[in-house]
Amino acid sequence: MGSRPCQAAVITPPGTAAIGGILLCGEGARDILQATFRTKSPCEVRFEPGRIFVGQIADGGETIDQVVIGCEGPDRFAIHCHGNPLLVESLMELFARRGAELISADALLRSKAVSEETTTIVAEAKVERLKAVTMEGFCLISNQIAGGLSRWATDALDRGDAISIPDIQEECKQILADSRIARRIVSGCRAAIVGPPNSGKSTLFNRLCGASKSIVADIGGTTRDWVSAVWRMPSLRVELYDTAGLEDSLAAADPLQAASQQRTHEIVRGAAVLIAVLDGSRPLGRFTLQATEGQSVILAINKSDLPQSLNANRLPFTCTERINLSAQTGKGIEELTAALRRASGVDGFDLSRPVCFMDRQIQHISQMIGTMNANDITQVLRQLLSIDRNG
Ligand SMILES: Nc1nc2c(ncn2[C@@H]2O[C@H](COP(=O)(O)OP(=O)(O)OP(=O)(O)O)[C@@H](O)[C@H]2O)c(=O)[nH]1
Ligand SMILES: [Mg+2]
Repeated sequence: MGSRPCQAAVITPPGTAAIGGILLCGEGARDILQATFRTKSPCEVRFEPGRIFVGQIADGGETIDQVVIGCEGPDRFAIHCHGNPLLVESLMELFARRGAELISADALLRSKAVSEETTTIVAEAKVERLKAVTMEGFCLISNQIAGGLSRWATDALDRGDAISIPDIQEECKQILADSRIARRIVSGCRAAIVGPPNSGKSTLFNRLCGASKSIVADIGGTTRDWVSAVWRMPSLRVELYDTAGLEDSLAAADPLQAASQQRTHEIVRGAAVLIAVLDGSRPLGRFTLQATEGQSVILAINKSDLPQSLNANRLPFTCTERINLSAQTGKGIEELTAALRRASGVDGFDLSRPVCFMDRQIQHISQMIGTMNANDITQVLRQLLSIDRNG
């Protein structure tokens, strides 16, 4: 620990906030603070682990900011200053001039975890869980520390000679499938609202995000550029997109419409789930939808408050789920939420299952599916668990 270089990282998100946080650690961190930090007391500050200090950090005679310093270890300090990014920047610049290497919070936490933990998966989990966008995502990654992927890999290694290659490979395939769902729970998923013009996409979008972000009008082609917002539900943070209505005749008549529809196609390609909104009160025109592999399509037949004349049994695309709703009255929105949870796979997902939450882990698991040699599998299992202190 003592030979770790002195490093500093900003641990609070970019932008203005009430508090800014800097982690300063490694050999020399204490000397930097000893030279720059002053309290009101005339006595010299004695940085002892577990103690908190209030005072000022100065560059020469010039005070930069009033700070609170938590001494977390012999060479490890959490410095809390005011949140103006200029102050945070000035402190970082001062630390750099006094010999600290400036690195990202991610890199600092990772190197700390690697130096303290016994397996890579544990070190990775302790860093990655901080980035989870849902509480369930945080739990899912935490569960990989004592159980989940760590336990699966350890148990597989313990099987030693009794290791069955087909069994291990089946388990690896299941882990990869579960990891795709885990990624959505941890990092969120994208859903695009698509459909013909005037079907009620923007009305639905506004209702789901709880704000009047998109313009609604009874004129086909109202939405030109896509609009996005966050839609939260248990286990899922959905990045929701409202898009321009897709209709060839509109695109042919107007270059702006053609450009809007081009953007819709781009958004459609990047979404995990498509919510296809059709107007249930009218026959379907020439609208069609092409989902790519792995994309789920939820058919939302809108305007259920009006007399229905859409023949939903003869549609030119297939869907995973189908619901009736009225974006205007809100009827059917709960069903849509449930359908989205099912379509994204997060509904009822067991958070203690072994899953990968890093590309490195996915590579190792994929490697095992591709080999028929028990020694190679053992080797890869060791790599999956072992610490690479240079990595
Ligand atoms: N009766 C009824 N009208 C609705 C419903 N949803 C939307 N509308 C109306 O349908 C019209 C079009 O709604 P929008 O949300 O702008 O439709 P859109 O699909 O975004 O239209 P474009 O952006 O032009 O593609 C508006 O007059 C809405 O008030 C609904 O559930 N019931
Ligand atoms: Mg619209």
